Amino acid sequence: MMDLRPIRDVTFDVITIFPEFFASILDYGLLKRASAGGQASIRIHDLRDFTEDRHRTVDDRPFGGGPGMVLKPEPLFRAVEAIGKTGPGVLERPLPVILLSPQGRLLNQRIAEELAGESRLVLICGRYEGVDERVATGLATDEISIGDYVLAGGELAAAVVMEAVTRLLPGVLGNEESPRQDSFSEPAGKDDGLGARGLLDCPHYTRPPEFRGMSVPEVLLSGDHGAIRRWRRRQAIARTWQRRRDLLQQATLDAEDVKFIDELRRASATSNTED
Ligand code: 9WO
Repeated sequence: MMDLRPIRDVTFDVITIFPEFFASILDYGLLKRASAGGQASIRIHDLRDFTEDRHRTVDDRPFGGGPGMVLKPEPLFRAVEAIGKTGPGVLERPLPVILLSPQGRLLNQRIAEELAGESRLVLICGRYEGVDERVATGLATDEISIGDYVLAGGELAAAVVMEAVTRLLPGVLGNEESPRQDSFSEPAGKDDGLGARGLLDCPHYTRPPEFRGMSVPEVLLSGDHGAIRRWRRRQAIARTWQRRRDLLQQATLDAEDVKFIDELRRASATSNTED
């Protein structure tokens, strides 16, 4: 059959004071494969190339006092303006500009899918004690956090965003369909990164069938594909119920799933003396 897959690719422009940091990320794994395959284009820009003084100054002392240094606005504005004049889709406006910061909206699979719909993404990596707030208010169109912890800078967060977005692009995971499209042939737990339909993944095993007294569940060795599918589904639901009950509100559940959750609830109520 002819290739009917839509052409979808994303160009990332990363602005950083540590361009060499990204060498290993682009040299291995999914991002390397997607670059070679043309689904992702990753361009790393040294913030110092957008300074105008002979010391290539990117930081300055904070107004109001306090420890450490703050990234100056001018080089970041100049960098985004220069990047906006180059690359694919130059005439498409506005260019999405993401500042990675703990103050941003918390990254999840839904946001990764939203970003995977863009053809270009500029990622700004902060450093030092912070970034001049005018970058957040007057330059960035979006602010994203990868979790509620403090890092030394935005570079690792930018790499996380690029990997989460790139694996969603058609053709990157080997499957020609976009992985967010539900597919009958897809095993549970492989279609949206949170397990099938917003659940945590089921457990996985490989050989040997017994290792240091720990056995692989019998059903997985049975060859009964219907029983295996039901077991995996129930494991995914049970683990989500035990570890991340918040995810179950959003999950797509059928009548059998709901019945199983009810059983989990009953079982925990009877083994719980408080209930
Ligand atoms: C430091 C700090 C200390 C006490 C309370 C809150 C605080 N926030 C910060 C902070 O944001 N420091 C930044 C560290 C300064 C700029 C570079 N840093 C950073 C962290 N850049 N990006 C992140 C990050 C963390 C999680 N998700 C995305 C980006």
